[in-house]
Amino acid sequence: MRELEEALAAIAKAPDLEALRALKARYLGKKGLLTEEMKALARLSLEERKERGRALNALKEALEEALAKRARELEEEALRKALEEERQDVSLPGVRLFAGGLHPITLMERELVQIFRALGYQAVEGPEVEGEFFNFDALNIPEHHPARDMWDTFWLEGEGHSLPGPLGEEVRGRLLLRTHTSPMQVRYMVAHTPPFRIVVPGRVFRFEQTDATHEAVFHQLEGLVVGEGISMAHLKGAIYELAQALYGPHSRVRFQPVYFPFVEPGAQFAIWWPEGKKWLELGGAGMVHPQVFQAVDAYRKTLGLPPAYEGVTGFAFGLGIERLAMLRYGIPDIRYFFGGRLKFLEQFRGVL
Ligand code: YSA
Repeated sequence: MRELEEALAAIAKAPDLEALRALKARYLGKKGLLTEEMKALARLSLEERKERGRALNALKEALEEALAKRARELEEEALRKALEEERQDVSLPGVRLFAGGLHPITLMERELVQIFRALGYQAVEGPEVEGEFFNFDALNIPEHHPARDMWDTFWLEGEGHSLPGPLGEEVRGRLLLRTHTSPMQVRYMVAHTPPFRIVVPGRVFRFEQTDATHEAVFHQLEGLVVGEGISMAHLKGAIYELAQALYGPHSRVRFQPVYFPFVEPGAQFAIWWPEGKKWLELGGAGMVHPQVFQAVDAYRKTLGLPPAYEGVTGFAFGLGIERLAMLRYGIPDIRYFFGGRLKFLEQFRGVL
């Protein structure tokens, strides 16, 4: 029985389940001590075998019980330890998920609109599917005029379409995806009388090959100011204010003559970017062409409205928002904006 006591003590002290398995094999396994003793029974007399057999069975039961008890203890201990180690610290800050944010073009557009609002401009928007009349004819770009080649156009298939005009009236004609935000000049002038100052942010479309600085779908900001005595000096002042707001007091503006059918004179303008030490070509501008005012008044007449643009002058400008955002945020390729890569967009979380 000394053996039993030793065995029970060893089981009770087994440090882990591995050791317990070894002890079980040692005593109860195929070649275990107890098994050997059982085999030895055969050599005993019947009387001795009975007595010894009973004792061995009791021993076996005692060992099995002790093994099961220690196994339970070890399992409980392991569980307790695991629970303790794996305890969640709910006070730790969590991993931040990117829950979405404003697109860099939206940020740039909002910044521009904000700048012009502060100068007394109102922001208005127009349709992306536009009539040929508003996108071209009323802007002094008649059919077959070579200037139409300046804007490679996505036309909507089929003839006999109609769309709502500036006052909701039905306008019939060919439809297209607007190639610039300038048609909103016409729409706004038809529906309002001067003086006014507006900016028109929006998406425009061109049937163009894309490269690092050209997209087929991009954004423009149009500006239009009409009233008595509006001059080129006012246009320069407006672009100057824009430059100051974007790049501070050391910025400058530059105008160079250029042709657009809907302005006379026409100009392209650039802003001096002090940190980059570069001129940034931003867009086109000019004094609203008298032909545009005449087209607007002629259209008003068809709606039964009196002429409103005799004796007034105005300036207009249109700039590319992507080009400006590229410089502002240091983006080398325009195609990143709408390439749909979250890694790119996530960088603008919290800008502005
Ligand atoms: C001119 C005179 C006005 O009185 C009013 C507006 C204008 C601008 C005219 N409507 C226009 O669209 N001119 S533009 O074809 O030279 O485009 C203006 C700006 O849009 C460009 O300077 C450039 O910044 C941007 N742009 C043009 N094509 C682009 C583009 N940006 C990205 N991808 C393209 N494919």
